[in-house]
Amino acid sequence: MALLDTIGEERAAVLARIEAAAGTAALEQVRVEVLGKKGSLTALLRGMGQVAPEQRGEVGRAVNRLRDEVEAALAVRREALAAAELEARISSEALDITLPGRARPVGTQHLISRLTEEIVEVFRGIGYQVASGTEVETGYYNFTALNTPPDHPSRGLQDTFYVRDRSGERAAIDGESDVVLRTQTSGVQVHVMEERTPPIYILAPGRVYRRDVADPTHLPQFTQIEGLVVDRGITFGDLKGTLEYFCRQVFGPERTVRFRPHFFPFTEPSAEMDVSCGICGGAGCRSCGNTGWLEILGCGMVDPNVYGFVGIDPQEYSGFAFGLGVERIACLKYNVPDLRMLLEGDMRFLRQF
Ligand code: 2NM
Repeated sequence: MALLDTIGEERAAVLARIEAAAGTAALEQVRVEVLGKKGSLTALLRGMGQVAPEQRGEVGRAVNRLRDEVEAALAVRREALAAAELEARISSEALDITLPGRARPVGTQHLISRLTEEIVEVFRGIGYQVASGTEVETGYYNFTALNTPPDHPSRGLQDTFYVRDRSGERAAIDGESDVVLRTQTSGVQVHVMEERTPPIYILAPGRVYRRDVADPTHLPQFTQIEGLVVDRGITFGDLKGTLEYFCRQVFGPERTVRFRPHFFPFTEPSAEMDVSCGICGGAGCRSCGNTGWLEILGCGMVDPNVYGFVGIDPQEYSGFAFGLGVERIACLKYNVPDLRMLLEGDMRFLRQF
């Protein structure tokens, strides 16, 4: 029978195409061309109307069997192709776990923090305690109690940052409208002298603020360390011995110091201390401006007027105080030409220390 032959040929052709399909997309194309609306097998089924009634049963069963067979073959082939495609995707998208990871740069302690700790440790070793306070301070503690009266030029808007509240008015603490970013840590020492009775041996490290434009030798914000000793029988000799010891601990035992008279409102007498130049050994060179000396701190005997503000009897006690800028000391110790380099956060620079 011609029709059954046609069905047999169709069967062979369709099964061959299914086997030959190279991927799931190509297989879907075959399915549409065979079983779709305009598919070849669909056409055969539609043609049943023209089949002679006595042959219809046999032909119909043959076509239906073929459709079932084709559907089963499609399913088997689809599964095989899908598995192969998944396998290919898995291997092409595989993670290479042997690739090195992205390194996160690890920071270190900043030179200024380290040097601050180093200096603090020198003084701790000779019995000093660390005291701290707030960076926002009243004019009384920052200036007045330090023998610096309200009309003193350093209290002007040119030199000091005044704190204002949100409405732009001068902020106030304890009813005092003179609120500043501390220009020195001396206020901490005033608080301590108010609260304790001597002997006092303290160090006040911390950040201070001055209304300066940053340049190679000035920063509007820097780290200060101030020291204060108040005890019975303290003399200028104690000041000199202590600060020379400190200097040799930080810069090296071969260094010498000298004291030059100076003026501070809170000490009398006052002095500036220089350390011999580490590059020329005191002979004079470019880095010490041909003087052989580098200025490293200010110091003096605490002025009796300061004792008057904090209630310490100057007949019974005497003491000395000093103040230094850690950034300045760092530049001198490591020959850094510009204070601003310490604030830039350039790791190529900072990693050298
Ligand atoms: C300096 C220089 C000289 C100083 C004085 C005081 C206090 F509180 F005792 F009066 N504290 N710090 C002082 C003295 C600070 O800095 C250059």
